[in-house]
Amino acid sequence: MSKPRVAVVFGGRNSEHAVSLMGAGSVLEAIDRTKYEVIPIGIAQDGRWVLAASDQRFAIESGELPVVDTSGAALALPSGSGGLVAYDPGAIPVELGTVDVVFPVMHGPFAEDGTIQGLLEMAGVRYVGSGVLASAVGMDKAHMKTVMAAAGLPIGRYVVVRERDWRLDRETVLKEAEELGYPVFVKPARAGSSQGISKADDRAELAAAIELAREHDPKVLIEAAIVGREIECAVLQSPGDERAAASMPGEVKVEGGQEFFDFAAKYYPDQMSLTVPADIPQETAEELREMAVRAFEALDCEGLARVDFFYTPDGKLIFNEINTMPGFTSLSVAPQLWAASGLSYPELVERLVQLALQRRPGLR
Ligand code: G1L
Repeated sequence: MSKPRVAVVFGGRNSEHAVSLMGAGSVLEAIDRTKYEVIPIGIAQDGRWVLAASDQRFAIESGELPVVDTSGAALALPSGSGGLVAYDPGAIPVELGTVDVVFPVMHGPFAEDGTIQGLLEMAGVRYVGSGVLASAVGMDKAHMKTVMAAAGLPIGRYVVVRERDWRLDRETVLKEAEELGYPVFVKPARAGSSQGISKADDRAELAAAIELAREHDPKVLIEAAIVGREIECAVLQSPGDERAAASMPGEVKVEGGQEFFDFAAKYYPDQMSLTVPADIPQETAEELREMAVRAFEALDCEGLARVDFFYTPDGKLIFNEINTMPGFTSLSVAPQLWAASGLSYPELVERLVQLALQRRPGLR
């Protein structure tokens, strides 16, 4: 019997290419090669698809479906059973055979936002992690809040600023935002990794913060500041019919007294500390885990997600955000939370691949 073929797809055309490479490195190291045939596929900064093992440029090609051109590399959808064909552009196509599951380890636009998931759906290829809707809604902080509020999760006060609002009536936008009270945090609605986020203490800073966020996304979110500790929980889909499981909650702190997690704090682990289990009352921990699973289910997540909360000084939990593709090196928060909960990194990777293999492509 031949081994299932797992394609680890990483890289991508965005500023967080390097973050993805680190995650892919961890996955490629942890995945059990006695059980799976592993095919590393890199997407270069310029959009070309590269077979990492041989450093051969290639694309995925289909018999029937239309070709999607990602600047230079032809990327087309395999027909039928999801056979992939790789080729060196201009050379003779190299048959790669059938990939049984894709493990996407990619950041930002085209990755976390449901785009690659949609491509894989169309191709009829199974993949690890959340599907199109959960990925897309999870990426958009405005829609994410709508879903979580509807699911009964406590969320902070916020205002959404759309392109038109800002162009046509800045004054009203600023007034509405000021009703949140200063300071406020201003974020692009759909950018990953804390880019374009800033804090504003007055009207001049607010306008500047909106302009900054708009460089990343025409849709901007303004949030009331919440005083509280940051407690995070990882949720993992269970095999079979059981409910998804929540890890032990952990507390994250930024070293050096920064006010929020900027890009550096998130990706240089020495700038962030994680305490697992978080030093919070037992019943608060139980409530938080229950809320984390509820968030996972509200969004129809699959595989793994990290759910972040604030724990306020008066003992309230407030949902902050859910991440369908959280940091995923062995030292990242979600894997660390699972390790502390008794599931090692290689076990986590194995569980995720198994969940994907058991999934029915198409309707889910
Ligand atoms: F396993 C999942 F859920 F599919 C999964 C996939 C990818 C979880 C987390 C990630 N993370 C990333 O791809 C990364 C861009 C954060 C790099 Cl590690």
